[in-house]
Formats: sequence, structure tokens, C-alpha cells
Amino acid sequence: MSLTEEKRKKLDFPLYCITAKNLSNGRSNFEVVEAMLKGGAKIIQYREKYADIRTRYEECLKIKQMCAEYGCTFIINDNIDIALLVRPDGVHIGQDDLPIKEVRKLVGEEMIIGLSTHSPEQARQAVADGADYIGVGPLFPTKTKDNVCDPVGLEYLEYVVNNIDIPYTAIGGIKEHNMDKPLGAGARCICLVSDITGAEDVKAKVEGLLKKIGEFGK
Ligand code: TZP
Ligand code: MG
Repeated sequence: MSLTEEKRKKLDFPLYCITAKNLSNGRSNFEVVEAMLKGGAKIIQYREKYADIRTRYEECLKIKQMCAEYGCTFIINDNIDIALLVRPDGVHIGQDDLPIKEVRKLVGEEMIIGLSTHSPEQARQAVADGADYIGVGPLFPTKTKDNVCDPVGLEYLEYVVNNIDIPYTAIGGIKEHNMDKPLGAGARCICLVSDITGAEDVKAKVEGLLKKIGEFGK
């Protein structure tokens, strides 16, 4: 199986951070990533829907380096071509992207492949197809993602918590003020996009979130 202990370790962190330049208050992706890293982020996904491929490639090259310095797992969204050149820890794809089995042929066994899922059927299929982790959402309404499907609600997250044995991250409309909901449902990893990238002080935001997550339920 392709989900090795090494991959599990790279994904074993309660907070999953994603870039969103258009929701970063005018700051660059580098500035935001640096602040995430200084705040203690250990998984960062580069997601950039509005830049050309050359810019994405160059940003990924540099962010890979930055993440390596902090021992942070680096994942590239969408662009398998950039991933083949930059060799991040992982790639993240959606239901309408190339099939996982084909992506696996391209990126090889060692690269993590994450897949966005929205239903129990998709989660089971992701496991069968060899995904290394899944995104579970959108839990709540979100404006961050275009053409997003309707919120799936906490029931789907609960299904994953109880039935799926690969790593996952809960995503979509999660903010500091409602993150007790996915955490209370048993989520071991949550992803907040705009709440982090749009924070006035990104480093302090990540630190604060990690502290709260660590204290949750104690
Ligand atoms: N995939 C499902 S929802 C989403 C993605 C990338 C965006 C989540 O962003 P936010 O700002 O945390 O609602
Ligand atoms: Mg995609």
C-alpha cells in the first residue's frame, strides 16, 4: 500500500493551512507562509487559483524551501506538472481532476496524494483508489472556493471519523469561533483558510489556534 508510516507522520498534525493570495489583505504568499511557519504550522498547501503557471511554479520552488527549513509538510494544489518539477511532499486534487490512479502513475509511490471528498461514497472510493488523505467538506458555507458544492454538514465528518482509516482534514467555513464543532465531532485535523490568511497577525493566529486545539476537550 502506498500510505506508509512516513506519509502518516507527515500528515499527523491537527491544523492544515492553505494559501489564498486573494484573501491575504494584500500580503504576498511568501509573507503569509513565513508567518504560518513561525506560528508553528506543520502542513501547508499552496493553492493559487489566480496566478499564471510560471508564477505558481516559482512560488512553489521557494515555498518548498521555506517549508523544508521548518520541517513542514508541503503540498501543491491542482498542478501535477508543477509537482513533478518541484517535488513537494504531496499534491491535492479534486473530484473533477485527473483520476487518482492516473495521478499516482505520474507522481510515483512516495508522493502524498490528497483528494477532496464530499460524501461517504467518495471517501470509500478515495481509499480504494489509493488516496493518502482526504479533505472532508465543505462543512459550512464558504466564499473561499468557487463552484463549491453545498455544505455537507457534520454528519459526513462523523462518518469519516468513525469509518475511514486514512488521514483527513475537515474543511470549509471553519473559523476560530466555530471550530469546536468539527473538533467536537472528533476531527483530528481541521483546515481554516480565510480565517488564517486574512488574520491581521497570521503568526499569532496560528499560534492561538494550535493552543486552542491542544486544549480542546481537556
Ligand atoms: N475546499 C473545500 S472548502 C474550501 C476548499 C479549498 C475553502 C475553505 O476555505 P475557508 O475560508 O476556510 O472557508
Ligand atoms: Mg483542484
